[in-house]
Amino acid sequence: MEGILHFVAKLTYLSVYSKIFLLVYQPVNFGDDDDFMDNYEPIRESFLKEVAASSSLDALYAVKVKYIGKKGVISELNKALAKLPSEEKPIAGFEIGKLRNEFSAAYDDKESSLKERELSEKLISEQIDVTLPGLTLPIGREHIINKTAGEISAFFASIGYLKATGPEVELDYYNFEALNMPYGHPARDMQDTFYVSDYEVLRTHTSPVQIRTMLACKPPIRIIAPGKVYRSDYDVTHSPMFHQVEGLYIDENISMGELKGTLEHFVKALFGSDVPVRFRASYFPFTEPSMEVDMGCSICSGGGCRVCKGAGWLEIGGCGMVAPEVFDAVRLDYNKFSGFAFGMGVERIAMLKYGIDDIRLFFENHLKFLNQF
Ligand code: FA5
Repeated sequence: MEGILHFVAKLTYLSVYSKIFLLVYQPVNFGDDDDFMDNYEPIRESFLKEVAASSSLDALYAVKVKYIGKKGVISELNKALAKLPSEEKPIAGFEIGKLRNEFSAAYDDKESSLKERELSEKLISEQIDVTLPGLTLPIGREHIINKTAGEISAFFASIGYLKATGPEVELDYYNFEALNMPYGHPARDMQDTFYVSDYEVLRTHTSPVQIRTMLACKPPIRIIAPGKVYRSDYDVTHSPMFHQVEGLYIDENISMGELKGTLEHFVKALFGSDVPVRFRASYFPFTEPSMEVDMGCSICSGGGCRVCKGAGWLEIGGCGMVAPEVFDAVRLDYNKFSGFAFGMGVERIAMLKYGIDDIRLFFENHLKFLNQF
């Protein structure tokens, strides 16, 4: 009985399929390749062949569109199905579904193997050696002159000095006149000046910050003013732009001993207690008396070199007791108040500290030089 049923089913299957393929053959347009729709097996074979021959996902997708797409072979078979007698439709539909599932499964298999192959090719071509050292960005650092100016300021901050600032393009009045250097005063020639206009200069020193501070604040005043200054100078110890740190201490009963003690303490704190310091009588129109501060030359240890010009000493700054004319200019009573001021060259101090024999090295921006500090 079972054998008979099987036989009947087979006959039905064959008759349904042959009808479908005869129907499908007409409406499906496969271009010049019409022969391959002669029966079911050639369609299946050619699908499997085309799938196997697809060497890329794009090619495989084109096969999918041709057979399983909206207007593909399976779709045409389904259209033909509608024209079959209704009792044959379920079996034919079932068989078309089976064919479709077979196509989809073959497509999925091939798709995943192509994807796998593409991935492994990609992994090989884009291989990254995670053991290679990473690219490191060079780390920037503070310029040695700023660092030295910071160290000087930090010392004075530790003994109670506040930081003050002033403009680099300065009024002639603050840079010279209020500092007892009226127009035509010969002391103006001590500093080769860059004039910006008839009444403005690139400040030649940080001393105008003294004036600005004394006009703005009442004593006691204790300030430090680091900053850039400009002069028309250029050799191994002179640069057209350099840095000074100005100091000012105004109160009642301030003496020259305090000035000398403060500066000696500063030099020893920065360079060590063995470094010799000396004060030489000098002249500045804004201090009276005035002195130059010298340190033993650390480049030649006092033996004489081109930096200290054979003297064994290098001048690091000027200083003195604030002159009565300056007190007058800022309308402070010099009978009540006294004080001292100093101005030091930061580059000179850095040269001595690090044994640099040419000031210009600081500004040539050679990283090999700057990275040492
Ligand atoms: C002055 O500039 C005074 N204002 C200092 C002062 C302040 C005196 C307060 C009294 C009271 P002088 O011109 O000497 O001083 O310069 C001070 C320091 O700046 C010098 O000792 C030197 O260390 C440095 N200096 C001067 N010219 C240059 C330059 N062209 N390049 C590098 N450093 C310089």
